[in-house]
Amino acid sequence: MNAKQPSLWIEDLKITPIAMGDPPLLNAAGIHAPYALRIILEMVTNRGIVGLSEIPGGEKIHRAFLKVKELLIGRDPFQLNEIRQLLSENFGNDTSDERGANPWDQRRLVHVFSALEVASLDIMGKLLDRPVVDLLGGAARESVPFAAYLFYKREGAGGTLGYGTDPAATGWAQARQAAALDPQQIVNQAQAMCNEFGFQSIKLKGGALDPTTECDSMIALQEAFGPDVPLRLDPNAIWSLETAISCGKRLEGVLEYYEDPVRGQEQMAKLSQSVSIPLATNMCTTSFADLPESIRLGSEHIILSDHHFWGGLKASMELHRICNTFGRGFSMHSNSHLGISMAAMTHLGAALPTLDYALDTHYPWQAEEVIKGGKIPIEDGAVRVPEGPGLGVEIDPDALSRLHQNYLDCGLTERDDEAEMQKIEPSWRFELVRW
Ligand code: GKR
Ligand code: MG
Repeated sequence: MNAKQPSLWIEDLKITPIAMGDPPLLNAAGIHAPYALRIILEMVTNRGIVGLSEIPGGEKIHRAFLKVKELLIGRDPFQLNEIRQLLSENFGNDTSDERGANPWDQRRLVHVFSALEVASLDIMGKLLDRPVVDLLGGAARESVPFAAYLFYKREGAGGTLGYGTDPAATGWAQARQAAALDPQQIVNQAQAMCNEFGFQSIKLKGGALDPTTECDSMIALQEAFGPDVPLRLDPNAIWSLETAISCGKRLEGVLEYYEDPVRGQEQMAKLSQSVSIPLATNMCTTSFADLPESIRLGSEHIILSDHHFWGGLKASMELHRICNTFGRGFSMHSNSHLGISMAAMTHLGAALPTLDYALDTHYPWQAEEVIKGGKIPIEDGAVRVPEGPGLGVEIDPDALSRLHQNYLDCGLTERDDEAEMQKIEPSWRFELVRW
């Protein structure tokens, strides 16, 4: 602990769990619930400056946050090393077991630290009248490219949103509520999303239907969009090595990269011996501790960082540098999220010295927002770095209380796509390897 009394300190941490409407998107673990959970942090300082951040929600992370809250009051938000040390003392070092087998991450330390780091950077930016991107070394680009993120889905949308069943909806609003369960419907979804947002790269979430249909969808996308639009497929590690090899052979010349078709670094390394498509991951190499084995085995060509899971924006900059050093590509993973996360991802994306792949985002799937001014625009497939100091976004207090009320009312406390799927198909079970 810094012996000197800081002139700036954390006076309060307002930690608000929220739930936002989410459509019935399919993945290897089941189906999205009608609401996705997030946590919004407002870090209030003695000087009245408030820093914001947003992380994936759920009771486990919420409780972890509350556990350390009192220990953080009075600390200097500039002393992030000290804050990280304090979290390690409380949570130990996150292990890969804690990450879990799901497509998303469950680790407490990285989530909580990421929330604190981003809010602290927001405060520093506001104090210095500088955008967060400048605190990461300055902007290498003014706007950041994102990819269309397609999902197989059931009909309808999530939560109590008005966009779920509007028969008069057209364009993206219509596609967002339509079913997408075969290759043609995936092409329709892609066209609606790309027309609305101008995306120039396309990712399909796989692992939901049988692999032949998923490969057919990728081929249909290439036929519809032509060979110059980069395409990716992500089965979330639910395919056997054999399936991944035969699908990979079909998809050579179709995919820009093949994301987590198989589980674990060893399987990924074996796959890369048999298939000539770059492999990407947000599942087998997910922390700095995984890097030595990743390099030894050659488990992937591209690491999909996520500042919520890698411990913040600066850690993601460090990861980018390591990727560069070892000849790995770097891009970004996402989960269902709102505008504070979008702003943080965009500042990071703008600061990266090189950016070879459009970043993932679920943002078009969410109709609600927690920031003033509504959704951050995506134009020509890219997001401009928000203007103004810090993250450049402000909380809309009414929206925050509405989304918090959703959380209290919806009864969901953890993301559980398997349980959600069992409401539709009671015998459905998550499997580590399904096909
Ligand atoms: O939103 O269903 C989803 C995704 O499957 C998400 O949970 C994953 O974490 O987008 C992610 C991925 O790239 O694996
Ligand atoms: Mg993935």
